[in-house]
Amino acid sequence: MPNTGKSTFFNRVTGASARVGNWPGITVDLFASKVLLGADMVEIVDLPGIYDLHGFSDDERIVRHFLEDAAVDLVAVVINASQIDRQLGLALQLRHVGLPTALLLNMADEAKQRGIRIDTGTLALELGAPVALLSAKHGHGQREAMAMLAHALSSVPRVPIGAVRAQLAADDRIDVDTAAALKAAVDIPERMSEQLTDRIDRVLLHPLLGLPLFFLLMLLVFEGVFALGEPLQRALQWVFEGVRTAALNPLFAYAPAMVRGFLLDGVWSGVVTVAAFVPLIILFFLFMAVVEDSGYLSRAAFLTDALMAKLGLDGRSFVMMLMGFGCNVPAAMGTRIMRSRGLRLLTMMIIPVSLCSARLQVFLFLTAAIFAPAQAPLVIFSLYVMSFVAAIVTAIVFKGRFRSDEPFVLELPPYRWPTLRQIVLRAWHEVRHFLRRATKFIVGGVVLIWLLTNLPAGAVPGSTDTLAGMLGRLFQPVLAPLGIDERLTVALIFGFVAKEVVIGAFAVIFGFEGQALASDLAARMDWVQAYSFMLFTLIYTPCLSTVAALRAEARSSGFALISVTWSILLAWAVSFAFYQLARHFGY
Ligand SMILES: Nc1nc2c(ncn2[C@@H]2O[C@H](COP(=O)(O)OP(=O)(O)OP(=O)(O)O)[C@@H](O)[C@H]2O)c(=O)[nH]1
Ligand SMILES: [Mg+2]
Repeated sequence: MPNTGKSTFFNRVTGASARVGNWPGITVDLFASKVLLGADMVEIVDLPGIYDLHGFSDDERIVRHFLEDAAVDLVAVVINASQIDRQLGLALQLRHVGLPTALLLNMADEAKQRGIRIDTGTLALELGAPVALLSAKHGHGQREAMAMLAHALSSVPRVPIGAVRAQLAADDRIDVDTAAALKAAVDIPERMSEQLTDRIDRVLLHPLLGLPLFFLLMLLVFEGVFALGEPLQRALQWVFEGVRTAALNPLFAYAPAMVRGFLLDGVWSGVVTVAAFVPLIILFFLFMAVVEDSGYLSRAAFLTDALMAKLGLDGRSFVMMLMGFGCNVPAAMGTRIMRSRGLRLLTMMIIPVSLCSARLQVFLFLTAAIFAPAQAPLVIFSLYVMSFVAAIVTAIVFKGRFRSDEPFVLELPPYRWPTLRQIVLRAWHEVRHFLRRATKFIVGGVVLIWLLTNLPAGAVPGSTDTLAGMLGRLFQPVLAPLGIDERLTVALIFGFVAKEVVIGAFAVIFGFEGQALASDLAARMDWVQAYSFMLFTLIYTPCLSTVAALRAEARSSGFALISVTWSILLAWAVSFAFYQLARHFGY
């Protein structure tokens, strides 16, 4: 079942870092990892959660195909022990189709809190499958669960490929059997005690206060990120500058000017200017991890569901947008939990305008350079609001084209304290993401930009005679009305590949890094130009990876093309309107 702690368990036993969150539908793809279990090397696969075997959404299909085609030796069915009465049926369903199963009753801690008592021995007899009770998040009962799995694995008969498919239909006895097993082995208190969750929800889901509280909370997150992150970022910049003056400059003092320029002003400047923002990004995601893992994200879906329905979307689309704050690619993949194709496509239309961490870097940099410190969190917040506005406009424009009539019942998970372990895993996830993108795009991007801004030989680096200058001039007729000059144009062109490249590109194009770059930019552009540039960066195509993900998920190149064209047009229109109006009113 979704949100039962499969990935948490998987991470614990394999040491992997599959994404975990308090929201059904976090995992949408297969993750595999090998571990030693007893005396055997086994491959464990983390699957997306499903409600039943006959579902029609893409992730349910993935699970069904996997079970049919992969000849698994054992299916470890993870269910939430505190909801055993509603979830046991799925375990029986799997058992009835002839799959070798073992049952992991996770969230033993929550079940205990609610006074639910489960006799695992009796339950195992009733089900005809081994049962273990555990709490994957806290690691309780994990050793026993692994021993149980090892034992089950050595004693079950192997299932030949194809045997499952034939039997998928036969499940009429399941309700009867579930009731019998529950009666024999499980004791659920008649009236659950007054839950803390209900009490918190009475405030946070208040019909009038709910949404304002949500925005207030997000604003607090930004204030917090800035308050803690700015000093960190400055410290890191200071270290990078120190390394350069103390070590790199002397080291390359006698190297040919071209080599020195390439390595120091190209690669080094570009990469460290971007890297200085990593602490801020990590902080942002630590805060978001708390919001997400606490269960508040599902409440956000609930609060916005009515508004989203008017736009032809639902609460899940909103959550996918929030996930897009991290990276648009997994958000696009996350739409697999939706059954209706229309709804999926419409959600995928709005995801690319969601303000991802790479854009956040650009905004943090420009905001710090151009605006006063007190204004910075507000400017960033306004860009998040603009991200939603762009999504709403997009949905209104496309909702006639992509229709959905899928009914949607939202399940609110209980609030949970995030554990340190999960927060650290999440931070590590972000750092790894950055490093991967850095090696893939940033280094390549800054090298290419350095070449463009220094060739042809003889041209003054960074001047309008270079290749970059010519490229910038080519687009001037379109971008000048937005207040975007030739040099910024080059950064935007590279930003099409990946937004991580943009500030690295600034460093190379303007020939400064860190603080010096910020002051140089402040002298070159006013706030209207900077904001117009940020609006364009926010709305136009996020990166090539997102385009590829959209194409793959929609299984349509036409769709990807529409998305790219639309986002560029919208970006242009919004920046144009802003820039011209601001200038008109004398700013
Ligand atoms: N209280 C408690 N919470 C847990 C336990 N195990 C996992 N969780 C929490 O349950 C939530 C869901 O965990 P995941 O591991 O993402 O669940 P999943 O089954 O992989 O979910 P999907 O991938 O969406 O199907 C997270 O907030 C976890 O922190 C547990 O033993 N006790
Ligand atoms: Mg998962």
